[in-house]
Amino acid sequence: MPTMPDPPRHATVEKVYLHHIPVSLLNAFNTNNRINQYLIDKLPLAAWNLKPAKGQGRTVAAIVAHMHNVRVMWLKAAKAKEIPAQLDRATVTPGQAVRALERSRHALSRVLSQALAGDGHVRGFRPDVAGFLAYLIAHDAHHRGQITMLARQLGHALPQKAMFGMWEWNSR
Ligand code: NI
Repeated sequence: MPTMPDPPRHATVEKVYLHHIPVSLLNAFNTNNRINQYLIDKLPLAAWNLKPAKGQGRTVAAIVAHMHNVRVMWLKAAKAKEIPAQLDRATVTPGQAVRALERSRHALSRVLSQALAGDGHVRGFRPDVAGFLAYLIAHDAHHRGQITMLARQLGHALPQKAMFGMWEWNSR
């Protein structure tokens, strides 16, 4: 049976990364959400409600609403204590979206924390808490890419600095 290697003999408990993993995972989830907020903050306002070229597909506002609403769906599936209201894709403002994403981040952090401190299971999500966290970050990142591409197509591209800034996890 595979086992964890023993930590080096000189390592103290504080220095063994294994003990920090739950907090580190929550920190990574928080950074991911700050990048969503950074994107919304740097996005030219003119791009927020513009219809895509052929009149088909979601607006930027609708994509951001979807990002939050999917989190709410998972919170319901997980029977979380805290379930924020959904966003209306047709009327949501950037400020409302940032605040809603913060509420769904907070509620999901509680679900993640409980699973990390318990048996690793998240109700409604078969793999485990690490898989759930990876799923949540991948979903946000997918739609961040979609938003930056749509903004460019609409003629309101994000500044180059912000395109790079979204990958500066050292400073986000
Ligand atoms: Ni999606």
